[in-house]
Amino acid sequence: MAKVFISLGTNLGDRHNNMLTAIALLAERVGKILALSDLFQTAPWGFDSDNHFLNAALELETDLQPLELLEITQDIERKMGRTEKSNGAYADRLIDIDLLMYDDLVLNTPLLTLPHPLMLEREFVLKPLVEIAADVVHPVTKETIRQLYDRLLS
Ligand code: PH2
Ligand code: MG
Ligand code: MG
Repeated sequence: MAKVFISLGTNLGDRHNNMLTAIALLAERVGKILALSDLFQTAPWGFDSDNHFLNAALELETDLQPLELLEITQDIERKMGRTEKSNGAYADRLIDIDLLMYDDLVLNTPLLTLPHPLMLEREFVLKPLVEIAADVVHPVTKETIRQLYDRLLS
């Protein structure tokens, strides 16, 4: 079984309900939830929008391989009504499910990069993550999530 950390975000519709639906579908289709952070209200990062986000992080155990997991999380996004962005720019979304870390795996493929390449720059990712993974070591920088979060804030 692998342990996987996932980031969730939503800034459209009934955000609280979107979060709960995504968490329930992940538990059903991916594996047992080992930890779940609080839900954080955050300002849009990297684009302008009037709609603030709810963000959270969770840890699951799974028998799925990384690309199988990606297919399932993308399918959950689609089934929850997320539409494709047309120009690649950030946009408001009903639900975003991002894979952050999969065990100690370092993966660089066109479809999936692990750990998530932008997680170290994003307070909306590290703040929830530090609640559930403070002592987990990032497989590339070899620093703990707590150290990475403290550095981002400093
Ligand atoms: N996701 C993005 C871009 N900007 N900002 C916040 N606050 N929360 C997000 O989840 C988020 C974002 C791209 O996935
Ligand atoms: Mg994202
Ligand atoms: Mg995404």
